[in-house]
Amino acid sequence: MLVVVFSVSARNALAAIFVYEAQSMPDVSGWQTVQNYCNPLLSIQNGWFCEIMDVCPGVPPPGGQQATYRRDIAEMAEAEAFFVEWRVQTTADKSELNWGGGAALSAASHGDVNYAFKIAADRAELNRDNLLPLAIADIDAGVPHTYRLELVGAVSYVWYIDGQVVDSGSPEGNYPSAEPFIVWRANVAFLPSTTQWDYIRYGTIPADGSGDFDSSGAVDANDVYFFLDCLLGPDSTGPGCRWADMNHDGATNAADIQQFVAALAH
Ligand SMILES: [Ca+2]
Ligand SMILES: [Ca+2]
Repeated sequence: MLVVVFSVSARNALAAIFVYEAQSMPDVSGWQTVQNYCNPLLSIQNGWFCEIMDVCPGVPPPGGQQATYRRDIAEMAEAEAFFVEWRVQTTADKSELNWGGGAALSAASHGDVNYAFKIAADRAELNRDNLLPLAIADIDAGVPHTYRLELVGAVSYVWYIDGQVVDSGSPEGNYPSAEPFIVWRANVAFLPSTTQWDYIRYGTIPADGSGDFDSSGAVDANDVYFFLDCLLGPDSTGPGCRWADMNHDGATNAADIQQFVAALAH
């Protein structure tokens, strides 16, 4: 009997993108639950992942309810241009930030290059390294905001909120690298809060005006949802929609539809 063993790499193509659109709970959507502490109220509401967080009965603060999720991104390690973008709203008081409370997302690793974001209702912070100054942004409370980190190898990093540059400069080194992973959470230190996540997306930055959101090399059905999100959503002029701006005029709008549909038909 002839036995043929095919050696097939699970990663025979460089994974270009991962998206979590909060249509289902994180632990069934590709995220590993790191910690789910003291039974926070977690649910999916109209495409948002909602976390209603309180202190933990019988446990003196800080150290209230918490839910933390993680995903390894080793398959992204060769990306020349990497982004992570997420849309979130939280009611957390900014006093919570000093105690690890509120919303948080880190593009992390076991190396020296890390990007740790902490978010309260009216303030967001980026800590790249405890030896570097915090980058701080005041934000409007009571509405969701779109956060985006763009990295070009060891050359540049840019942090955007709602399409506006908050901070930028030279990274401490290449990222994703050194067993990279994305980790995110909401938790309470002293004051109850509610945090809602609309999506978390990361991967290769798609080419401007390409219509190819997932950098698959083709404009196809996988890109349509995201094109519509750029067309109809709040970020049509933001950096996360440059790929959908088919006529390169700085916005995704009705003028781009014909070219997108034409690319789709190819
Ligand atoms: Ca595509
Ligand atoms: Ca356009």
